[in-house]
Amino acid sequence: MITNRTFTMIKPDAVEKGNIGPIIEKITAAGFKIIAMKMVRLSRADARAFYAIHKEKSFFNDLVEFMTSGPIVAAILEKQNAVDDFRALIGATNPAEAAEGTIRKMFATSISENAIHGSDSNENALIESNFHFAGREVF
Ligand code: IDP
Ligand code: MG
Repeated sequence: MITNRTFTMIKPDAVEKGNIGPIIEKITAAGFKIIAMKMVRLSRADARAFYAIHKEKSFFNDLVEFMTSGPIVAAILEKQNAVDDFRALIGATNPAEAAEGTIRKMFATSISENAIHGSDSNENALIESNFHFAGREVF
């Protein structure tokens, strides 16, 4: 199991606000190396599949709507302890609860439009990286 990589998406709200650059700056300044990166617009099928774990949640349809509302930037990042360190860098799901200096505190609008995704485990980092970059020579 790879333990030094994680997967991220800069979400449509942050892309729309012109915050791709500042967010990438925060990520690289925190010591993450960008292994792969692309800007894409997710289809509804993509978003439903990516967030399938949340399909029973009340916010699922809104989440799919939001994640397909504009392009996202998907990336694979490398650093020792990548998954946990990246979750610390992005902060709590709800920006109102996110620590000062975290990406969500700085750039998120709300608990739904929260600027950035970060994998929650090594296993999911690999699944999510493959979802977006399978077949590419990035590994
Ligand atoms: P995470 O992104 O911090 O891991 P999850 O619980 O996995 O948070 O939720 C996935 C995404 O679904 C969140 O990042 C956010 O965009 C959205 N979301 C989570 N909880 C809520 C909610 O209570 N209302 C609306 N959207 C939510
Ligand atoms: Mg999650």
